[in-house]
Amino acid sequence: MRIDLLTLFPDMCRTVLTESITGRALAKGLFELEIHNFRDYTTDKHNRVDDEPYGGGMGMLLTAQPIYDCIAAVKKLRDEPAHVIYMSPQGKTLTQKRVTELSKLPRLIILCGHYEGVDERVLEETVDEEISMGDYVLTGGELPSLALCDAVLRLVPGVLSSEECFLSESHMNGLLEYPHYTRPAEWMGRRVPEVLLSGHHAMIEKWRREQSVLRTARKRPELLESAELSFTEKIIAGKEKNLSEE
Ligand code: 4GT
Repeated sequence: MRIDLLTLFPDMCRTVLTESITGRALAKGLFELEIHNFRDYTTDKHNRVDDEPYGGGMGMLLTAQPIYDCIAAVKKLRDEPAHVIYMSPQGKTLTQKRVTELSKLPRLIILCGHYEGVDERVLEETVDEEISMGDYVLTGGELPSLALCDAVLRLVPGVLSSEECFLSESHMNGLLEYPHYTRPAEWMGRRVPEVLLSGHHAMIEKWRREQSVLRTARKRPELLESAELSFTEKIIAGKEKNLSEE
């Protein structure tokens, strides 16, 4: 996987991705990351990358030229075809399913907008997919881009310590995760569920699966529609869902 991130705030992006798990994986060479400032591509004599919107209105827009030239130059850095993503509240909301698909592509170019947005024509000319992080507005596309990078990179082989650790996690199977506990076995009068202390692995697996179904029914019942449940699990979920809707 290679990711090129296009932003006016390269330091902000670098700081985040060179920390912790993604930082370690980057140092190990498990993926390639390059961060580009499209201001470096402006042909404006004052180094400007923004201008007033035609038709009037508040705020400034990013101009087409620096973004187009930056994407064109970045594409040439490698032979593999690149999938160009623009992070925007107008895109489709990101899901774990889409993250999994994107993690299998050889190359992503991710464009972060800023101010009021970007001249529409450069989006039409260059962007393959618009992705949103949810129905709210931010001052820039950097935080959503970083979230996308993080979600994709943790699926790159070797980034997480073992494969199971992401297979069982939230949303990979369409269900929420079961609750987790660590030492001490009793804290503020609350005991860890006894089954987890039993050492009985089959029972623990069964309990965890049941807890996943129960909490999904309780907290995010809409996720159950696309989850694969056994007959018994459907009954458990149905009861719980009815209870939470009462
Ligand atoms: C929200 C999201 C996003 C923004 C989101 C262009 C100028 C967009 C500012 C940018 N806000 N970007 N990707 N919900 N703001 O994903």
